[in-house]
Amino acid sequence: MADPVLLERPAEGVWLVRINRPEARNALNLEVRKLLARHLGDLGEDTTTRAIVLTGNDKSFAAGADIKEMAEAGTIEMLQRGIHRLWRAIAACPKPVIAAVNGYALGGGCELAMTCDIIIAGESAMFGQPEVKIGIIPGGGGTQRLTRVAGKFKAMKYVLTGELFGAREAFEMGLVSEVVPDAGVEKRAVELALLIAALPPLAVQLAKEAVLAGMDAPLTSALALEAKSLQILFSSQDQKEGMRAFIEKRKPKFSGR
Ligand code: DAK
Repeated sequence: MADPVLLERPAEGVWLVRINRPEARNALNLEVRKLLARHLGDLGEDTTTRAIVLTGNDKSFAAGADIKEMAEAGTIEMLQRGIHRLWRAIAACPKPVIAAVNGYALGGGCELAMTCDIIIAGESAMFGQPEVKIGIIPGGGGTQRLTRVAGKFKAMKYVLTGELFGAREAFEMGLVSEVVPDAGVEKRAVELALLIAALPPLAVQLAKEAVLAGMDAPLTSALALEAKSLQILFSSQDQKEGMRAFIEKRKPKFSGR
């Protein structure tokens, strides 16, 4: 059996994490979740990794949690599986993570995409939170992240009906960063990852932190966090190098320090 999560290195500083269960439309079983948490944890700590692309295949990014694996589970078993902890480990990755979505991103798959920082979607990609149709509700952040992105009334429509929506609508809602032709999704995601990989990593890391932590905080606290993060960067060599290179009209050489 092929590895259910593959690691590829499309360019220096960029890793691509591929969910690989095509026979199950990339449904997220426990093994896939553990591997995703482990890979994103390891890449998050690796100083040579500058950006990560998370993807599936042309038919499916991920069709949600593996229904066959949880259909007969009880409350205590669901609790003991610790899925929330695995989910948090994925969301905690300090490196920029770009979701490259083709095909279905449903239920836990849509939630997985929403834990990423940038979402590139193919024009025929389909998103949705269809959990209500099988007697549950979203459990990986769908009721919260979709609401924060799309607002109460769009989120309610999709969470309460389980209806799917396409990439264009997802883009209009603000759920997707860019819609591109299906065949160009991975290429575009790697292109963006490369753009980020060439930038000073400390600035990238603090920018990500400021956006995410700020989203959960009152505006005054978020603005204070942003100001402190900016001030911290004035201790970095890359800030000096970036600004001097601009003034001297040359290309900067960033060291990551
Ligand atoms: N789970 C298991 N198997 C799945 C699957 C899934 N989510 N989605 C597809 N498959 C399997 C099908 O059973 C089928 O297997 P075989 O019959 O060949 O053995 C194979 O993949 C191909 O599927 P289809 O024949 O259905 O393929 P189609 O192209 O016709 O349709 C589809 C693709 C993605 C539209 C359809 O398969 C579908 O509707 N899938 C289910 C989508 C869904 O309901 N997703 C939500 C799942 S619930 C939690 C956090 C999060 C969650 C749970 C807990 N905690 C923190 C505790 C998340 C819950 C969910 O995501």
